[in-house]
Amino acid sequence: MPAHTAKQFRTLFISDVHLGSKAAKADFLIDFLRHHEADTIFLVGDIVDGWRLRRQWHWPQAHNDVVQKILRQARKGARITYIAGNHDEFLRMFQGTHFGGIEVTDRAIHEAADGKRYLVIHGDQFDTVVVNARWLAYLGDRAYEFAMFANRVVARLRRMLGLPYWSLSSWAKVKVKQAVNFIGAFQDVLTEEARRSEVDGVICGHIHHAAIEAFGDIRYINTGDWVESCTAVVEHFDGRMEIVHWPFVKPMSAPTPEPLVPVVLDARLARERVVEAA
Ligand SMILES: [Mn+2]
Repeated sequence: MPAHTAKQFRTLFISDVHLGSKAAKADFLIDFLRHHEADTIFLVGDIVDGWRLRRQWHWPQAHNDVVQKILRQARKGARITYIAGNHDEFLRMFQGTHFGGIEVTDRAIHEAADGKRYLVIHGDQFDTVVVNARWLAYLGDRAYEFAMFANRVVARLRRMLGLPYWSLSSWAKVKVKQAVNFIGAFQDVLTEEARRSEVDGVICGHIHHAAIEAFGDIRYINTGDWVESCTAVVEHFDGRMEIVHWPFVKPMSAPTPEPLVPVVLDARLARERVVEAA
């Protein structure tokens, strides 16, 4: 067994794993959990893809392993809160109940080490405006290039048929713009909800787009996903929030020795300062 070198954090925020669907990047998440432990873990929705489970069962060993890894941290004393998402909304029936030490709820308030208070919510409750444009958020350059090519083909075809010119590419451009607007609209509406809840920020998932941003006095934090981007958010012991991108399976590293010298120097400096002040 390799030495235990998981990094300790105050809080982990994980969402949109979609266990039960083929798209779930379970191996990367298992490895992330192997390297990151915390006092508190928030599962910010869509951890299990209930919709897919009903259509087609896809539950390989790796998906079990993710659940086991999370339960293991619970046994070791981590406080775990499972916020329901739209894909695991069956959990919304069980609000306020506990499963093996895991608390199930629809929304929670998290107080960070720096005193900042965050609304933790999946976020699907607020995306009605933009649901239909959602897939476009993933339209990349290649899709755009293809659209440009298709545009030429369509234009030639329409000319042959004597139809007026219609630009597919400008249509695509408008759609991509809508997708960007979609992310913006989602951020606006969640930031507004945080303001209404009288907290300092919101921590959500749902749109598979990790972010730490400030909108005026409100912080907007999105945990990303484990379907495409393999991202989570960690809270350090000083309350600092950080996005961790973990798209790989890493070997466990050797334990790093404690930095003795700088600590000693700091203590001496501190003592000198006290002497000066006295
Ligand atoms: Mn969702």
